Amino acid sequence: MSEHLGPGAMSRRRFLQATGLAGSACLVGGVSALDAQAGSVHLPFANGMRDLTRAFPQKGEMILLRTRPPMLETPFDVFDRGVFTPNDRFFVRWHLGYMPTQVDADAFRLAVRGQVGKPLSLSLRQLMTEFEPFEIAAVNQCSGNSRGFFQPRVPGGQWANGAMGCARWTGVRLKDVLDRAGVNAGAVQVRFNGMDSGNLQATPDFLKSLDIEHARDGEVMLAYGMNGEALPLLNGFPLRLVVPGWYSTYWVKMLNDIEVLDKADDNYWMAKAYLIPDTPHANAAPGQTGFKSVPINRLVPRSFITNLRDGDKVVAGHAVAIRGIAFGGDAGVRKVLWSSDGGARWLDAELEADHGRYAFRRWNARFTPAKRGDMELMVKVINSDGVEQPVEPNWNGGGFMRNVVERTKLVVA
Ligand SMILES: Nc1nc2c(c(=O)[nH]1)N[C@H]1C(S)=C(S)[C@@H](COP(=O)(O)O)O[C@H]1N2
Ligand SMILES: [Mo]
Repeated sequence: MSEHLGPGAMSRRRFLQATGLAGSACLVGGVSALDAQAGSVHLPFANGMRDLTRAFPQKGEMILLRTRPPMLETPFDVFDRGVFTPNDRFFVRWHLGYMPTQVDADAFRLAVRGQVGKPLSLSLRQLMTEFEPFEIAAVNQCSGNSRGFFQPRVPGGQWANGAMGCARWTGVRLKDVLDRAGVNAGAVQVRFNGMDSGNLQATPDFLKSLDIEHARDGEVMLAYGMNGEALPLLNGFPLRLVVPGWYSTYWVKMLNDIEVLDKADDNYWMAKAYLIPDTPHANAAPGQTGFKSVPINRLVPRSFITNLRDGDKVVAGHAVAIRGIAFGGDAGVRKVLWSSDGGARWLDAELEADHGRYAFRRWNARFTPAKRGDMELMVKVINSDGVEQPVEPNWNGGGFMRNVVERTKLVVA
């Protein structure tokens, strides 16, 4: 088998060393987020004051939404530096009160059980050496990314736009692991469980499921590597599910249990939480009832300007470079368009390298503001299925799937 996993990936030998199969990753001494405060930031909505923190292990400066269980947002300027979000700035979101603060990579086992011919218990080393390596670049985005911008406001984590990131994920195809176990005829879904749990017995364990055909599509994968390194503990060390093109609620972290089911999963996190209105754009009117709800699923396209912020000053008659990132959701990026006249005229941005249909794509454009005063830049992406961002924001009670065309307000001097 080849030593190299592909461009940008580290060699398998180096990877085995780096993960320190003899070792472990740990949250040394727990988390005291208030110890190492690095200032604060005002997210652009009411009640948007947040502390910046450097107190979390394997993490650089992050926006603190909640200490326990941790919710950390990526400061938006990180997205201007490139399409791959560094592991130490990648957002973090956990639901349940208990998660291991240390995982012994040697002792770790992944169970594969349920409707299979031969239940498995796989070590990390087996996953790394007995299956064909697989790598994919993909955006991991929380269903509630940008929830803080919802009008009217909705309960839930009040994220700005930084509950997303793009990484190269390295590991094995879920299909290959399921094939080794031998899925029984009559299998309907596959359920994933991680090592975290509720503090109270009554708290439903965090379990997510995918339809069997989806689980076996050859893209859904078990990742032990992220941008050529082991996963940070807070991003799911030593193993997580990666579901390219789908919201990250399905990307179960610290994954140690896979169960093949012969019926649709009706556990709390599939049947009651993370439901969206089954309407165009998951749109509902505030207070509306009576629509059908379905589990959240595919990502929708989004694009952002990353080098200019609201309130930045530019000079009339002088060219300004604009750049940003876009992603197509569950499809590639066909076009990024920008407008400086409120959307009357849209111009093509230049696209940079394509890292695959599920990755961030960088784009560039130039414009010369004509006259002094306030102005707005808009950007939108059209994905390879022809789906584009809406000019009006969608709304639903869960605060899910925001993907309105973004606007950046500039002052022309
Ligand atoms: N085990 C486990 N996996 C989980 C979760 C969790 O609470 N426990 N949260 C999910 C949700 S809702 C999100 S947004 C992503 C966040 O992934 P990240 O922390 O690596 O950015 O993890 C997903 N996987
Ligand atoms: Mo999420």
